[in-house]
Amino acid sequence: MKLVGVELIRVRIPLVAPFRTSFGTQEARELLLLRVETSVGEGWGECGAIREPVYSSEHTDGVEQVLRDFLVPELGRAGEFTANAVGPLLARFKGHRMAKAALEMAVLDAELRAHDQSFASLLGSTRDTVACGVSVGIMDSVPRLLDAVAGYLDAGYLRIKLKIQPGWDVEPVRAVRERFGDDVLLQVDANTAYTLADARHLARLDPFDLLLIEQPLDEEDVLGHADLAAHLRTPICLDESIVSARSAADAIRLGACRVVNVKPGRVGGYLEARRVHDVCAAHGVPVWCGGMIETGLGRAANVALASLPGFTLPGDTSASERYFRFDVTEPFVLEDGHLRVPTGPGLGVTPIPERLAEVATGRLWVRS
Ligand code: OSB
Ligand code: MG
Repeated sequence: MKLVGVELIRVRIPLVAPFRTSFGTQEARELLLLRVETSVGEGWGECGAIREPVYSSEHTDGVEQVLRDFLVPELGRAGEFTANAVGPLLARFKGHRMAKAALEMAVLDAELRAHDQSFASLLGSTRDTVACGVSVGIMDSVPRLLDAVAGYLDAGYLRIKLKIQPGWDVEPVRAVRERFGDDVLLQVDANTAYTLADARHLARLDPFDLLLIEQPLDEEDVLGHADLAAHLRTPICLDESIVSARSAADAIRLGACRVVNVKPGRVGGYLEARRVHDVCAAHGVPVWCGGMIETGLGRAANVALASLPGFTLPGDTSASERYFRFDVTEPFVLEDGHLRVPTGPGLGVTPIPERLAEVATGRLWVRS
């Protein structure tokens, strides 16, 4: 195909409730959607970056700039290309994985629509539905947290992930275990809020039989995670530290993680995400699909990815209504704790124009 141009659509969708993590509180999701026009048709992409560079170094304004000034022009200059070639064509630009992932996703969608093939089929899906967990933010009080968890369990979520930080860790975990019992699949996510000096404190989570503790230490502290593992019974899972299949292989070899959170944006796209899956599967390391509070577009692709065989743990692939009153696509709805994998061509979903118009705050057409 050839790239004709890309529409960068800024979107702001209010969240049903503020979402608090160790890196900050989000009241609304402000993100970038991409609509590519190619010689074989249109495709949609979504960028996982959030407004401030506090989860990773990327952020919405920066993504917009790098797409506009570097990535889109580069693909335009490439002439004829395929979705498989997008990664290599953009490789001379360092980093900016979420920006690259969004562009590759949109190009993949266009290509797959033209070939009448689904994301799930391309990636190697082996399931029609995926098991879903939910990520529960830091709350003002333990009773509030218990109410929220009760609601999610009633809704059918199969796994609970509690966001933690120093001062909000052992007590909320203990409270959830006491109230809901030992059978609930429970895990925690620190988003880098601890240091190795907290090893003894984090070992106090061991008695609660957690599935995993996600990213306790700094993104760059892979060796620190390996050292920490010697102090913990709870398996360590890496999120922020895993930026490619190579870094996943390194972390596994170092003994820094026993589980991996796969987020397509963080690793530069769905094709690299599949390679992360493959590397982990080859080492017997279970993976699960993380999330960046996606709209229905990113959610559709995430659900397709989560239907690969190595995704043996429930993902942060929640229903649309967990975050949004109105999604930009038809909403993803929880059925018995699962979401259905889209089967239509490409992503299998498209934005509803009126919905998109309601949440769009700016549009920029970038000719290639
Ligand atoms: O660390 O997994 C994370 C949301 C934004 C940024 C980082 C993270 C998260 C979540 C929620 O935990 C994931 C989701 O439900 O989409
Ligand atoms: Mg995480």
